[in-house]
Amino acid sequence: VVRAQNNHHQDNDDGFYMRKSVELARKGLGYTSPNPLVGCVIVKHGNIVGQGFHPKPGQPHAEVFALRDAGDLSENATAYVSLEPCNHFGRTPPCTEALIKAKIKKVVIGMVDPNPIVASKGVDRLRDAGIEVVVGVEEELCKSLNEAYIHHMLTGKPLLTLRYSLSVNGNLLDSLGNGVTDSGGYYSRLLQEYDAVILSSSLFRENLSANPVPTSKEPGANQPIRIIMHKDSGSSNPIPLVINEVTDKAIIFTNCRTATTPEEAQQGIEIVSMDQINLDVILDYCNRQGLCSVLLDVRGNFSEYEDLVKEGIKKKYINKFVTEVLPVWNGCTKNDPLLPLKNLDQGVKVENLRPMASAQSVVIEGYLNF
Ligand code: AOF
Ligand code: ZN
Repeated sequence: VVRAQNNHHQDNDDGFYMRKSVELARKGLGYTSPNPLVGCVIVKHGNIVGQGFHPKPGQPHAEVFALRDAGDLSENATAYVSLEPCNHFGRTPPCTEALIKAKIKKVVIGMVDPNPIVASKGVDRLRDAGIEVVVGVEEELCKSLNEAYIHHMLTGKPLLTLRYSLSVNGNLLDSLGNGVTDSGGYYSRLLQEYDAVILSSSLFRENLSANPVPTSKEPGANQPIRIIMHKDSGSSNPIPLVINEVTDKAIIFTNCRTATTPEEAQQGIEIVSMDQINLDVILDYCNRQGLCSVLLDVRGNFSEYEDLVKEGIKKKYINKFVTEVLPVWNGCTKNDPLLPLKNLDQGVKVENLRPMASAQSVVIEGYLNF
C-alpha cells in the first residue's frame, strides 16, 4: 500500500513537471517549424533547477538549454522533456549524450519522437547508459502541442486546416464585417501557429481599407507565409496592386501568364503561373519549403475557395477545421452550417467537435475522419 501511495504521489509530480515543460515549449510557438515545440525542466530534491525550450531550427534543443541552466545541479537530477530526447546528429548534436554527460539520473518523457531517425532510439540509448526512463507522462497534452509536426512526420504532408466563419443563424459568411476579422483574439492566436495561410487575392482588392493583410496581433508573433491564389478572368491588371501591401513573404499562384513586375520581385513575392490553381501544386510547394502546417483561410467570397475546399475533401487533404460562429448577419447567402464539409462529400464524418468560447464568438474545432 505504501508503495502504491508513493507511486501515486510520484505520478502527480511527474504530471506537474511535464505540464511545466509543455508551458516552456510553447514559448517557441510559431518559430520552430519544421522542428517540434519542446520544453524541458531539470528537477532536483523537488526544486526546478533548470529550464529550457527549443526556440528555432539550428538552435540548441530544449534539453541543452535546461542543462546549461542547471549547471552542476544536473548531477543525479531528473529531466522532464515533452518529447523524447534525440539520439542523432542533425543541425545539433544528440541530446541523449548531453543528458548522459551531465549525469542525469532519470528522464521522464512526454511522448516518443515520431521522427523515424529517433523513434525510441533516444529512449534505448538512455536506458543503455543506466538512466531510468519513464515514457508517456501527459502524453495527450504533449501530442496536442505538436499536432502539425507529428502529422507531417507520419504522412509527409502538411497539416491542412480549413477555417471559415458562420453567422449565428448558421449561414456561411460571404464577407467579413467589422469586428469579425479577429473574434476575441482567437484568429490572431490561430494565425501565429501556422507556417502558411492560403488566401484569395480578392480579399486584398476588396477589403484593403477595412481588413488589411491578415496578421497575428499576438506580441512578437510569427506571421505565416501568405499563399495567395489569384484567379484571373482576363482583366488587364491581373495581379492586384494591393498585393504590395504584403510585406512579409508571399507567393502568388495565378492562372494568368504575367511576368513579375519589378516591384513584386523586389519584395520577394514569388509568382507561379499555372493553368488551373489546385491544392496539389500548392501543397507540393509547401513540402518543398518544409512547411508543416497550412491554414486554408476562407475569408471573403466562399465561391473563390470552393474548388480548393472540394479538392481538399475529395483527396482527403483537409485534416481539421475551425469555424467561428459570429453574431453578424451581413453577407449571408448559404444555408448549411457545415456546408463546406458535408455538402461537398457525403462520406465526411465530422468528429471531436470542440466548442470554445471567446469574447465575440463561439469557436468550434473539429477533425475530418475519412
Ligand atoms: C529534442 N529536443 O528540443 C527538439 C528535438 O536539426 P536538429 O538537430 O535540430 O534536429 C531536429 C530533429 O530533432 C527534429 O526533427 C526532432 O526529431 C528532434 N527535435 N529533439 O530532443 C528538442 N527540437
Ligand atoms: Zn535533441
